[in-house]
Amino acid sequence: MKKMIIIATYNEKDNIEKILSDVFHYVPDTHILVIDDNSPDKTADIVSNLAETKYNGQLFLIKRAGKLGLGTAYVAGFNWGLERDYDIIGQMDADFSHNPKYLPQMFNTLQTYDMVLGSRYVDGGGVVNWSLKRKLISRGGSLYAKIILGLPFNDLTGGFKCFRREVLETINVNELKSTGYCFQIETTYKAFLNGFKIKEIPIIFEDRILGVSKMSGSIFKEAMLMVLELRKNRANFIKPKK
Ligand SMILES: Nc1nc2c(ncn2[C@@H]2O[C@H](COP(=O)(O)OP(=O)(O)OP(=O)(O)O)[C@@H](O)[C@H]2O)c(=O)[nH]1
Ligand SMILES: [Mg+2]
Repeated sequence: MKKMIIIATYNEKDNIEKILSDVFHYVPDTHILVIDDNSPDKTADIVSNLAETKYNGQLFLIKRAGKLGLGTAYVAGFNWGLERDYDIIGQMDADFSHNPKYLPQMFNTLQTYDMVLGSRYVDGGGVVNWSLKRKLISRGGSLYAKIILGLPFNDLTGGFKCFRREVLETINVNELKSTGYCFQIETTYKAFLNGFKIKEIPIIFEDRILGVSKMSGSIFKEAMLMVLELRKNRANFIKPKK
């Protein structure tokens, strides 16, 4: 099984080297693709150096012209992985909110499931270092999407997930409409509608210590409306069986 993990970065110079090293520590047989949007702090230079030296043949970099958003970064990464015959494609943040120690379990889960969600809102999962406001927004957002879309999962906005390639092929990643928070809801919804087996496993999510946040209120508003849009177009997302 060929495995890869996509890590999107924007100004992660303080985190990138250690997160790469930790991922390779826990899952040495994986490849990592970093998608950097020309970070002003030169994150990409650190990655390209490591890709040529320490992690030659294991680490890859796509450097885009400017900040094009996390959603399109993942789409670029999914396409890159599908073109290169990876069987398993994962995604995670660079800022240690997604602890790489969960990766072995996530990959194992894909022996019996098609997709795995790192979940803050199942037994054993949780969040540390978040303000009450941020907790409420996140839990409320997931609950809202769960109810509107009829999904049997508790954490729909998390970005720590792994897919078997068939899922990404079926949902057609080039047709994804959302950016920001709803991007995560959309991939899970489309996978679910197409009958893929999805498992939530508990993770403890830790807020970033180094670097700065890039999230904004407009993303949240977009997500609320986009969930309704997804529900309305539901029938179009079910693909004919191959
Ligand atoms: N390539 C790329 N990566 C991005 C972009 N925006 C965010 N990222 C990366 O995506 C991951 C998640 O972004 P974060 O800023 O941590 O978002 P968050 O976790 O919701 O917010 P904080 O942790 O509070 O900052 C991190 O690895 C970021 O560096 C972008 O426009 N392009
Ligand atoms: Mg973060």
